[in-house]
Amino acid sequence: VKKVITYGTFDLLHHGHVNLLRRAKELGDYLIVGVTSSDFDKNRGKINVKQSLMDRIEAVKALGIADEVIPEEYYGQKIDDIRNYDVDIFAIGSDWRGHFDYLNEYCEVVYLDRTEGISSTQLREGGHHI
Ligand code: C2G
Repeated sequence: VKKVITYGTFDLLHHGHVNLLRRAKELGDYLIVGVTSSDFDKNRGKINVKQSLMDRIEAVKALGIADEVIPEEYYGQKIDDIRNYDVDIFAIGSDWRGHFDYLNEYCEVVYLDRTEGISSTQLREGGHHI
């Protein structure tokens, strides 16, 4: 079984997130999604997230794409998760290109092209939800 892991905030879930999760899932047989906790987001400077961790986890689960959804709560958790879940591929959007190359020591790192024209920031500012 080829295991893929990806992480994100997934605030106000939109089709950019859905595309990313579908393509991440296609890289393997089993997809684990790490959803950032509110504290973790605050610590990395994301202070305006609208939805609670529980709501964001429920929204990701409801898509039915992920085989497992877990909270991401601390720096360094990615390495622990990759080891503990025996992950083969770490996938993330291309806005992070280069940033997670250090994980190549533990598994394959894949950057997936971001969907243009949609973002949580835009939705938080009152843009339209598609
Ligand atoms: N994404 C995308 N297209 C968009 C918007 C987002 O492909 N138009 C992708 C991002 O690249 C990311 C995922 O959707 O892979 C989740 O995005 P966010 O909710 O913004 O989360 P992010 O801050 O990228 O979390 O540990 C957390 C991770 O490091 C990244």
